[in-house]
Amino acid sequence: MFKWFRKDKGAPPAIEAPPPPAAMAEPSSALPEAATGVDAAIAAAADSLAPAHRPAVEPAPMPAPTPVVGTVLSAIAAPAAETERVPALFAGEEALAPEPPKPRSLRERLAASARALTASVGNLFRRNPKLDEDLLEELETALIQADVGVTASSELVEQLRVRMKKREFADANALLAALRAQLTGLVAPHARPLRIPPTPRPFVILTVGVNGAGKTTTIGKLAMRYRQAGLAVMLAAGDTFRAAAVEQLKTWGERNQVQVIAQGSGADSASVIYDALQAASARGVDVLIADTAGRLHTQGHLMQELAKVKRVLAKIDPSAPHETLLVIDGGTGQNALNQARQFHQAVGLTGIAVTKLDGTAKGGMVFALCREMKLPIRFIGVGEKREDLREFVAADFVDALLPRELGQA
Ligand SMILES: Nc1nc2c(ncn2[C@@H]2O[C@H](COP(=O)(O)OP(=O)(O)OP(=O)(O)O)[C@@H](O)[C@H]2O)c(=O)[nH]1
Ligand SMILES: [Mg+2]
Repeated sequence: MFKWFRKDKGAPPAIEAPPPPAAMAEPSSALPEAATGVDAAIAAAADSLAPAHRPAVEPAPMPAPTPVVGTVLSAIAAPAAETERVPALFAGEEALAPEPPKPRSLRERLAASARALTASVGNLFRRNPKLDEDLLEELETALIQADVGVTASSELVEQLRVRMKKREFADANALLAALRAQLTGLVAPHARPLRIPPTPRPFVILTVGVNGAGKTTTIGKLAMRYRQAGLAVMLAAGDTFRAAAVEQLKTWGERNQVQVIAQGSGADSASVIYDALQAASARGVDVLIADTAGRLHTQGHLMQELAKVKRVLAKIDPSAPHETLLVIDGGTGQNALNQARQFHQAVGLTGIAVTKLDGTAKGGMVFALCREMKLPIRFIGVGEKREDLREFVAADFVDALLPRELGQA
């Protein structure tokens, strides 16, 4: 169903990288000898580190990145067609991955999520039910149970009710097809992948979200995605609340061979991210992705800290951050809406990534989020590995949760 790889290759990046300033925060990745440009500068910085500062975990051997910036930049600058199913950011993935990931359809990856809606709606339609009020009520219950949300479910079913009364549906299958189309219509305008435009540089992505949502993991996955697109990526360890958070981000940095800017735990998050943006600007980095804490002493503290991070970034680049990405656990259910509202109020979100949709999450909250927040859904996380991040494609998502053949079994 999915085609994830893009084979185009373009001209090498023409980015000049000045030597890193002496006072720069500690980089943590070692890169292959063949690296050039920005990578060479980063490699030099990494080489200058004393062994004691080197990461404990050896990075997996990886070939030099494929120089594809020219082609990919023009490709990613183009607006994504709503129906597009081929993400343009996976150039050369097969060269970087230790072994080629087994292609699995979204429906397979979302198996557990899909079960909730598929099972309840499937049971309804398998009996080839009569088109009546009972069917609509059972359908509404099934949607609510799958976390689609009370308001969204009622609206969806009300639209079906109107059409049913007009005798638009010949049978239950026709009604199911209409529901699928409505669900797709609900999410399609919000399926807008995050593709890095040619300017500004560095493009700054600030990730926010409650603890355990999957921020750091998503950053690791994004780092691989953009690096494989030929972009120079840097990570900022802005979660200074937990000591382990910095190590976790560094491990992702090593895996993807991207530099991580960090200070000791307990440092000021805004100052780490500020330093990182300065370093990224000085080194000609294309994409800076900042991690943040998911929990502080109180929620108020967290929101204040995030607002401060935004303020200090704007001192260097008034347009930064260019993406404020809410990472949200797909299993959060209806509380997802509260989370999204609070973060949006505090920091002004520009996109959402929904994680753990491979797990027991029901997936329906994505519809509720779209309806309520009207923010772009950038990505979905469908596993813990770095290749388990997908661009959100409306038709595929609905197809995975509510297969076309459901009523025909
Ligand atoms: N199955 C699955 N697990 C995921 C996914 N994304 C993240 N995880 C797991 O969720 C757990 C929490 O992820 P983190 O990335 O540490 O979450 P975080 O938001 O950074 O958490 P804090 O740093 O505590 O704020 C980890 O065990 C991840 O491996 C996903 O898409 N699917
Ligand atoms: Mg984290």
